Amino acid sequence: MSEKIPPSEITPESVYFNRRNFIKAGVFAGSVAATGGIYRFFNPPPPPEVVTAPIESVKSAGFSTTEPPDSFETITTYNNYYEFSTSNACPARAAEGFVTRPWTIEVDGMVGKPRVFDIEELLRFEQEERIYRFRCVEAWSMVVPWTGFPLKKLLDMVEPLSTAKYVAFQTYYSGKTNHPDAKLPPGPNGMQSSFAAGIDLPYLEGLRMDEAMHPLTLLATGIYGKLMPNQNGAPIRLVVPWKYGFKSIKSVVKISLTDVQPPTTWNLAADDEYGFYSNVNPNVPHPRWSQAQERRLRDSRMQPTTIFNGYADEVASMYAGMDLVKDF
Ligand SMILES: Nc1nc2c(c(=O)[nH]1)N[C@H]1C(S)=C(S)[C@@H](COP(=O)(O)O)O[C@H]1N2
Ligand SMILES: [Mo]
Repeated sequence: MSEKIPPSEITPESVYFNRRNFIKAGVFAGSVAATGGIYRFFNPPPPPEVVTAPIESVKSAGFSTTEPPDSFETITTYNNYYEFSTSNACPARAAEGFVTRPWTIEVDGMVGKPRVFDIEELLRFEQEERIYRFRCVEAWSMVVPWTGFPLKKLLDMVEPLSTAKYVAFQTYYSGKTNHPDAKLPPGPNGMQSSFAAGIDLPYLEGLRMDEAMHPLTLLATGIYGKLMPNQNGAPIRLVVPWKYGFKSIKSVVKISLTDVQPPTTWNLAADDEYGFYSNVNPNVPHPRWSQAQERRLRDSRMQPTTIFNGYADEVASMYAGMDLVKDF
């Protein structure tokens, strides 16, 4: 499906940031009087290189859909990222100043070898392209060419104990969590208060162990072979293509293995509307709207929603014997 993308075509994030600072700096460049200042402005010292590994067209290419992906513009301008904004149009701007270096993911809990992974190490893992359908619980959908690696790869490295039954995930958070703080300006990185977001933060998610180890479950580090844009969950986010989009937690900083079902943000917010499993299911309506159809972002066409978002052949067996209406 995917061709090998040469590393040269992958924008190092440092370059990207520099370009942005360059544009920002341009606004007041006229007031920079000193020649030396202008020289340094146009000839900044070379940034440290941060480049993702070349994307292999791998064994797992069979997991990619043949449906055409949505444009980079669509994928990066219509988002859900409540830490920055509750409006779909806003995260692209609101997350502009989000600083994602340095970055680590701490993996702990019921594992033999708990450890902290640095993002630079994760970016050196072999990166694959996976073109997945993506279905939000709000009934819009798109097709995204993610790049990343199976979550299983990271979990295997920490050696899960046989007693571990679930995996809990946590997003980075630097906003103000208490209601009395709601009137304060956004916290570092522009994240808004939990009160303004209307959900408890930091954002939490969880998967059952078999779901987490499933070959479709991805830790994504990019889109279209470019490092993950801030609004899409830089520098690394989960992608679980057969579940509603809110399970695909962004900007992950902590992963814990546990033997109890972990709390999840949207389930805590409204447990009658958002279950732990949240598998895409046209037969189980949201209490306030039908899930039988979805609106494709690319052309606003309505189309039928498919069970497990079209990934039933790969994942349905994990739910054999379960009542998917009760365990929604
Ligand atoms: N931390 C965090 N992760 C999140 C969200 C969020 O608000 N915060 N929104 C979720 C929802 S509802 C969806 S549909 C997807 C949207 O991903 P996208 O913006 O890359 O399309 O991210 C999910 N992950
Ligand atoms: Mo969503």
